[in-house]
Amino acid sequence: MATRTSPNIIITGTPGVGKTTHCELLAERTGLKHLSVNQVVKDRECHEGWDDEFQSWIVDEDKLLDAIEEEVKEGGCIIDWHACDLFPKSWIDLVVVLRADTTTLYDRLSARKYPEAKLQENLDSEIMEVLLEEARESYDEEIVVELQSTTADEMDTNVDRIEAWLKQWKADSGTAAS
Ligand code: DAT
Repeated sequence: MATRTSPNIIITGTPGVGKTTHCELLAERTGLKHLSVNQVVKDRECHEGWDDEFQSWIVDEDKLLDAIEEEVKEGGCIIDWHACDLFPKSWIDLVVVLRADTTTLYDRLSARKYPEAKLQENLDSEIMEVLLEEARESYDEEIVVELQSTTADEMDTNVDRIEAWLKQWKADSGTAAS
């Protein structure tokens, strides 16, 4: 049984769906900590080198888990990463899978100047619902939530919903401020 007094939330989804933007907003509003896995991989060298074709780090998952274990076990982390199946179930209280329509996603990834192969792979991944499937296979159904992130209004609604969920989690676990 987890003893954390603040929950851990994963915000996942295809690159460009809005993970970082949601996490930053949530961290600001809730005081939870935005844990950018990208940043950890870079800063703490949890990788086996750079993949030139895909312009991304080849992540060493064991090293990554070791690097964040202590922090995550304390609770109160919003984990920002385009994969979710590597985190032990016992660490996680909520998994949010963000989705965006493909035209919008194409524009966002083009603006990042992604190489063609990477852009196409990510669009395919969004169309095939790869992250949603991964989340559903890795965690209990009731903690996985799919939210749309194509418009700014959707983002506001999503952040409100997650904030409300957090309040409820704290009330249920008896850790809400009185
Ligand atoms: P990710 O961290 O998933 O790669 P991001 O947060 O960096 O994505 O967002 C990519 C870009 O899209 C960024 O310019 C912000 C914009 N964006 C994301 N979600 C949005 C939304 N729901 N409405 C409007 N713009 C959004």
